[in-house]
Amino acid sequence: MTTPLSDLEMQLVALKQEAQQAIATTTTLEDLEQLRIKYLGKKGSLSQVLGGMGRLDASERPRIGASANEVKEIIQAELDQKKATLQSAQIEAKLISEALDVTMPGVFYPQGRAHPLTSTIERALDVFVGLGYTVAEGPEMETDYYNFEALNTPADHPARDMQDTFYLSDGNLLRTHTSSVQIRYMENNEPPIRVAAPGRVYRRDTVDATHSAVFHQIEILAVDEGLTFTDLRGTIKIFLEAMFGDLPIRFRPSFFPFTEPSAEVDVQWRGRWLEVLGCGMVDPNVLKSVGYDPEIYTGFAAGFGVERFAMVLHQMDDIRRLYNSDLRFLRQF
Ligand code: 2NL
Repeated sequence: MTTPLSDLEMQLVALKQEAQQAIATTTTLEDLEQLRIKYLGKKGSLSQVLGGMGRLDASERPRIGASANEVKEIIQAELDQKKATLQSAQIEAKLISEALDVTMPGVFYPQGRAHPLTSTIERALDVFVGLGYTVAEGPEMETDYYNFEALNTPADHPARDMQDTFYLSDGNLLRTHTSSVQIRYMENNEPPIRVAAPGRVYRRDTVDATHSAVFHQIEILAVDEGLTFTDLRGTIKIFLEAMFGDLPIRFRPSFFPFTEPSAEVDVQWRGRWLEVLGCGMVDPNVLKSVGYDPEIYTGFAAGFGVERFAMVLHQMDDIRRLYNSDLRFLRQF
């Protein structure tokens, strides 16, 4: 014969069923945790039922206590199982939502390339770096001193005219050549020096097929004891050979304020003599202005326009193509 269930036991059975039902229908881990607190927490339903044990007969306590424990273990077990189920469902959902379709077509990145001016500058600098030169850069806005005065260029020289140079309202100017970079380099370094100065330069020219107010130049400069015109000639020969191939070259006498003697150099390119650069032995006045003793040191220098080199090497007819950023043109290089 079974003893009829006491009031407390009925409550325990009801509690167990209610909890099982609630756990079975829960769909999130957060809700599940709320259920754990609700049924098994310190102030939860089970604790409240057990609170009534104090009123029981001492003889009934072990039995009711045991069945309360059983209910607790059953609820805990179901909570644990449901937790495991929900967690694996969560991982599953995450795996599905983060799945990568490796068969999808890739993103197309069009290939870039160096601008013909950039590649011409790099080719030229490579040659000089190979000969032991250091690449130096400097400001595009200059003082009259670094652009003209230190370069033995007298006040009445046409280059200093408002017609030929961009002067700024503060008295500075936009450099007309990168010689200014070399003056700064000499001020900060003792001979022997070998320096190549690439960069943007400015002249007040009217823009046409062969002229631009902003263009690029590379200048080179070597100062040492005992340098002669022969060293200059050999350097230029090696450089032009690297750029154009083994073609005839010729030196013509010329004039620059900062070199003496001075020369212009032509390359025989496709049957015609093309002027490609200017050069000369550094004028002793230029050496003096940077504190080098011209009785001890001599130097040579050369300068050329990058646009002109790029145009000759790639058979371009209009300098403006180099600045238009027209991809149909640039893609050809
Ligand atoms: C040209 C060719 C040239 C130089 C640049 C130079 C620089 C220093 C000292 C002496 Cl710091 N010379 N540069 C020399 C000869 C020619 O450029 O056609 N220029 C107008």
